[in-house]
Amino acid sequence: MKITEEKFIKDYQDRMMAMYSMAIPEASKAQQYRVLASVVRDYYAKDWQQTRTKYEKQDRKQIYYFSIEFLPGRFLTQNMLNLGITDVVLSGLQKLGLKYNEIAGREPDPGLGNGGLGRLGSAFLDSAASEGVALNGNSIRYQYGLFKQDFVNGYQVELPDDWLRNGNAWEVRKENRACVVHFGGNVWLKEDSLGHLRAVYEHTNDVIAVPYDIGIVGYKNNVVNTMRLWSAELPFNADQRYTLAEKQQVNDITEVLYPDDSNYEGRLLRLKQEYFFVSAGIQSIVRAYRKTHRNFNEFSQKVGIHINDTHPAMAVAELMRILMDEEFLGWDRAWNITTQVMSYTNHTLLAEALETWPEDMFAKTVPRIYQIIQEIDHRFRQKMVPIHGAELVSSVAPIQDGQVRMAYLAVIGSHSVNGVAKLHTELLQSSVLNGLYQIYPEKFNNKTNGVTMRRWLLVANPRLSHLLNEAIGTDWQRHPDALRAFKVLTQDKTILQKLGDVKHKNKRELATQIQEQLGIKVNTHALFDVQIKRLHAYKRQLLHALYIIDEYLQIKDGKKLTVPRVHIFAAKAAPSYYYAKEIIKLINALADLINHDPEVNNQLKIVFIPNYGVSIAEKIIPAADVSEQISLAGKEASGTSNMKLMANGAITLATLDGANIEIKDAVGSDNIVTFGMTVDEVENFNFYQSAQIYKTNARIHRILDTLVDGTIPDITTEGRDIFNSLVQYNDQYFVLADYDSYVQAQEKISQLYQDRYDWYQMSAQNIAASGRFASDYTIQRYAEDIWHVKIEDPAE
Ligand code: CBF
Repeated sequence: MKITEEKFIKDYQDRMMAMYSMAIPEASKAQQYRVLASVVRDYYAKDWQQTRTKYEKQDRKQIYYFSIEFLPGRFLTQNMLNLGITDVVLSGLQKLGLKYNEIAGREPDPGLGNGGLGRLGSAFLDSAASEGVALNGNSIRYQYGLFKQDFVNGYQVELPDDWLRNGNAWEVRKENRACVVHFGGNVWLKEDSLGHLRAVYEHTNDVIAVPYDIGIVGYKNNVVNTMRLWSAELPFNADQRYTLAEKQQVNDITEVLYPDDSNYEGRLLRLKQEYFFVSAGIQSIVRAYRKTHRNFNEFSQKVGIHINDTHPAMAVAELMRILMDEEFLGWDRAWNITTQVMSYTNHTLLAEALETWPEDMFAKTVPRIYQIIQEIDHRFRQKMVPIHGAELVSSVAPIQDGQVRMAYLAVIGSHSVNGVAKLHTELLQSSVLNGLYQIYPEKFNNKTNGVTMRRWLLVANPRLSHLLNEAIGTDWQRHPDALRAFKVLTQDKTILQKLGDVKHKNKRELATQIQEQLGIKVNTHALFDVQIKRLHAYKRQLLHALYIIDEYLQIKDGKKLTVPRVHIFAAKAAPSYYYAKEIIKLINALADLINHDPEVNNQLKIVFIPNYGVSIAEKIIPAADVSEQISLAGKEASGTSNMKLMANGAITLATLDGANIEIKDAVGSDNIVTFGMTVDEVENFNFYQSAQIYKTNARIHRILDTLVDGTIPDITTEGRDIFNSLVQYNDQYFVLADYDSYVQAQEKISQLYQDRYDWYQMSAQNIAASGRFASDYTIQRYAEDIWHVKIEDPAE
């Protein structure tokens, strides 16, 4: 459909009248946003329907990406871009006397995800639609996101993230596609009159799963895929039969993302959430397949189910349940189909990689799934013990020592298992999943993560995008590898000058926002040193904070920093993660001290921007000079902010961890600054004594003392706890061990930043080398190697 400016203006006026019976100037900004979203949605409605019918007609293999979280960011600007209507809408709005930025700013960030896991899922949906891959998201429609972060007296405060308060303009409720999910009760198998074994359920708690679909618009290719989110509701006409407490229990299932799991109730709720979206998703997949197929002979050629991290691992048992109990396939056939359909990605080597459930909780909550996993466990042992021995097999069996172990279930039930960066995959094979790697080496493969260049350049950084278009043409927008062409321009002074101007304008824009929001004035000629990611001890925001104390002490000693710096943080800590919250308090206390000290604050500033999410990242990333990727080697599976920052011309300051290693290979060691122990060194570092470092290293001694001697006001408890974690409890994440090498790396950064010509050359090299980290390519690799689907040209 051709959208002209006149058409858009008329559509907008008409829609305003239809929705609100108002003239445009009378409407609030929020109403103006909802009208705009509704008009834009109309522009892809037909493509959405036609994509579905086309897939059906072609009997295309459908892939379903099951993920406990997605982190899409705002849809409006991205959808307009992908539909190719940005210019028309902007000029149309201008004619109507409206300011796009004010309207777009009213869209809430969807509270459907938290970190890299969810963002990767959303990047994949975007790239798949743009590449013409039939990939569908499957998750939960959380009423509330993780939480809205605020700081009170420097402490993290968690406020409800009521993102659905004014509705969600992009979703379509499909109650006609609802299904029933059974929890609890008793279940047994009974032969029916045809001789089929049927599962008989008794006293179950039934919940209705209602899908809400959101269209995922491909980049200028008329493809619109679907992200399906499930909401828990009471069974129809059930009002009288349920007590208020029971109703609340049903609502709780989809109330909030990642409920606190530090107690039994919270864990139970997470288990229910996981089964809820898995069961609803698989029921709807089988139903869709059944519409056009009489039997299951082709199921594995027509359906792929991707288990994103272990949360959806019950998909293995749920598909078995449906195939056996509802479609009456025998165990062997059902198992064959299931393992061909399922694939699994592991996203972390930390303890949470090995999600487990106490057997009794599991058996009570999802009894039929428990029975099926028992049988999987039994057959796995029976087959593998004679080959691999009892010890190895029990170490990786799905049920052991009273626990149901989801990662092992996911590996055993899938045909493909992948890590998310080369190093991570190697470590999975050699450590966390080593037992299963010995048994099934052929299942393991690597798929390094990627990011969508369209969001992180075209949407987030229009200035840089414009420069790239001017310098190398627009091919990179569809084929990000074409960014390579920028490499030959890294010697071109005019281009570098322009690149510097772009960065400086972006920094000015961020500085204005910081001033308005936080009342902190920052020098835009200072180096913007950025660390934005979840707050976790292994990511070592603390290492960065110690370096800031170091800089502070130097200035107090009368020294001048080589270059003035603005240290920018944004990070949420999980509500029950006490230590992470203490680090937030430390950084905020430092900010308070430094930003208010006139002796220091012309050289050094700290800004901790609250409530980190996609929209905030879109403002920070284009303005970053340095990208801090300083996790302890071997702990960060991949990282993706490293890729976004690189594409925006930031220089990476990194340990050799996760995808940093591949970034180094791509950009060359002259264009990245690395430091710290390697994985091997960490593994062989047997006699670490952090207290010794504290005793003997005068610089570190002095820095650590500021945590406990009152130099930093108002951190008595936090300072002591952090000090103890580093000195007394032997510094689990080797912060002190890497400290000197980090300082050297930071000094190198300062030196490099002094010569802006060289700096922007490095910056340009990073941009030019970033194309290979586009999720478009990652999705192509998943499509070909894991899901076995051809990339179709959407025009055909
Ligand atoms: O693979 C995507 C990202 O996932 C995490 O955020 C996760 O939640 N496990 C990892 O921490 C990241 O390293 C990884 O990039």
